[in-house]
Amino acid sequence: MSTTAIKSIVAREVLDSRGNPTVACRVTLKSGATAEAMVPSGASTGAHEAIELRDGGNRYRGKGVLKAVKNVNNIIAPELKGMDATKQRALDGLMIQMDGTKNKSKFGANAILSVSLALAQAVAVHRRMPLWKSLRKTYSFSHKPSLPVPTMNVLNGGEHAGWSLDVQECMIVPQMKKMTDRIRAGAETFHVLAKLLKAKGYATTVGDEGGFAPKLKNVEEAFELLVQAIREAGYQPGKDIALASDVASTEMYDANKQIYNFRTEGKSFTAAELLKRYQEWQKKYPIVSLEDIFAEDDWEGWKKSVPVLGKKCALVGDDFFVTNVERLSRGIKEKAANAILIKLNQIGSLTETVAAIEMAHKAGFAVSVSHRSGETADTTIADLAVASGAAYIKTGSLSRSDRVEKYNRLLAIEMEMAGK
Ligand code: 2PG
Ligand code: MG
Repeated sequence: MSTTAIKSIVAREVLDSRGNPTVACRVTLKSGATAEAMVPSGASTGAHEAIELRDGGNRYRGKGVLKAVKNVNNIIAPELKGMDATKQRALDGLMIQMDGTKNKSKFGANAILSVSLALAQAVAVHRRMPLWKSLRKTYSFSHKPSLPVPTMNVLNGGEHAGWSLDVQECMIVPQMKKMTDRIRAGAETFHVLAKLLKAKGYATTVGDEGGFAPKLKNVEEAFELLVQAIREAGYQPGKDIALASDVASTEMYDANKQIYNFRTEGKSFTAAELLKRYQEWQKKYPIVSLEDIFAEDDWEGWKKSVPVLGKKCALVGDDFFVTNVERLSRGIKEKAANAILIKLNQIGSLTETVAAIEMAHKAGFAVSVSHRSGETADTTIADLAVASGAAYIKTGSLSRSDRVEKYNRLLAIEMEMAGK
């Protein structure tokens, strides 16, 4: 047996940042190398995502994941034991084949992903390499490794903050060259924003992703506040720090009436009216990225938006593409966006996630590797973003360790890349 043979795979139930159960999995190799991965969980999930298996019943109010844990320990582990952990593609393929469903509903995407990520991490430990370097040995990426530009969600709304604001995320996007400078600029702006909110009598309590969640009048007020915070922090809006938003419009869409309800503002929009509003935002504010601007199946809305909004702005498909190469390839063919959000648990294995990143890169689509609103201390996404040369990472605000852990990992990678 080679030293990279799988000695054991053990899954267990742990909690995510919202206090809901999720799957942790430890992989140990014959060499003694061992690592544990934890999977995240979304709130504003897309209908086309892979299935997150939950137990139902009373335990944890139905949200337990003991079935997914059992699927790992009783079915996947015995099958994979003894196999070579460095064969990540083959092992992910085998789990997908054993599950046999299109959306991983038999084992659960949470079960399969926990094993997939723990395998990659244990192999990196065995290789004595940082994960991003080890991933580049496992997969062939078309882009060079690079530090992604962070899109920092400092104002939370929608499903993540009790609808304090209609759009789910208003982000700041520091443009500096160095990661240390990007993170410093983000944190400084975050603290100035707190001061501004307090001065205006707004709450500075935070939402699921560590951003403030004040009850603002409308989205424009959110952008105004961000521009002011950037200025008062000593930066130039647009040049030093740009803006971005995840509208998460699927959550607002009324498919029967074909309208988008901005319930906090008490306004509704047709797709054409919404497109006009986005144009106005682009005119007034330095916005470099807009996500899920139309609902997950509103292909017409998306297609019309690209020539109008897409020239200088990333139009990012999240619920729209769900990290799925079938949906992405249609999006590329029909020119329905120009960027993709990458979430490991939307598709449920590392290998399929890398395939989506590579398809996007080859088509000239921008890639943003993303956390979920329910997170853990796992920092795999930081390494994946660097390894794949993704343009952006989306990992929340500058508070709460479930978010900040990823920024801290990026700071460490910056040193690793410099050979320190
Ligand atoms: C999103 C994500 C992450 P959730 O919509 O982009 O910010 O939210 O994990 O709830 O889907
Ligand atoms: Mg989104």
